[in-house]
Amino acid sequence: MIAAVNASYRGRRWICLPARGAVLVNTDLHGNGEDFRQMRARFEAARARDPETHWVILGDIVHAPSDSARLRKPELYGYPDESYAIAAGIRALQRDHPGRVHFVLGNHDYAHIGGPRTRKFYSDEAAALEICLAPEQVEELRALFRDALLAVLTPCGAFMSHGSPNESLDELAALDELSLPPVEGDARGRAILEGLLTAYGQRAEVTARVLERISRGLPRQRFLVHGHDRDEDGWFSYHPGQICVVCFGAPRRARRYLRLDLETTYESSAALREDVEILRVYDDA
Ligand SMILES: [Mn+2]
Repeated sequence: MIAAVNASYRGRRWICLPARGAVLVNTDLHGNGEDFRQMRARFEAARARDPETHWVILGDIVHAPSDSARLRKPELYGYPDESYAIAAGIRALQRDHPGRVHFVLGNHDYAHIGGPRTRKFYSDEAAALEICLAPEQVEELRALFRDALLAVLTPCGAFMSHGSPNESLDELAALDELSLPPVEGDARGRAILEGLLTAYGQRAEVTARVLERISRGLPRQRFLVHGHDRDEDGWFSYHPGQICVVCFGAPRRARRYLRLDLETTYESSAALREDVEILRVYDDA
């Protein structure tokens, strides 16, 4: 059964995109409003050309670097925290482009709705952000995260999630049964979320087994597109079963997103080409 693509997923935690048009994918904005507006402009231009264009945002939209990190590495971290503006911007886009803008939860986002508190730049980044916001802004942020997806499947072979799923994920129905956060004693739910939200990578054979199992009755998922990691080159692929594109933690000129044709099949991430599918966020960089 393929979940309908709708602005509201009605409690579903995963969808499969239709075999029409194209999808843009980026990840880990971490409060960078300039990167968000650039990607939004790319999505809007692409959708004006082809209404069947989708945009998948692979989590960790919140939590910009601290002042000391900005000073230490301005080429990577020298930007103001626009976490709330990005969340509000995504919700506005979901209203303006129904069923076309898909938000997938990251571990930093999860920290705002009961997940483990992240402490990359502050001892409790969710608290540090929420204290700067009005109560209705906190509620808007949490509403986006509560309704988030955990995974997006595509007919072209790319499975998308924030982190790298482990073998606890053996059927997609398990995602729809999950509470966020999992109920007390739901060890399987916790293990699934740990992979999806916080694992940096799995061995090639593990990813291959997970994708094979979750593909049953669906278009075959051939490789994982994920975020949650950094590389100053703007993207990396450790094996053909996986690729990570990077905004946060890469210099401006190196930042990448993917554009995948939903009407074709990519055998693996090795089929993705620089400047065709693996694209620079900024052309002028
Ligand atoms: Mn992350």
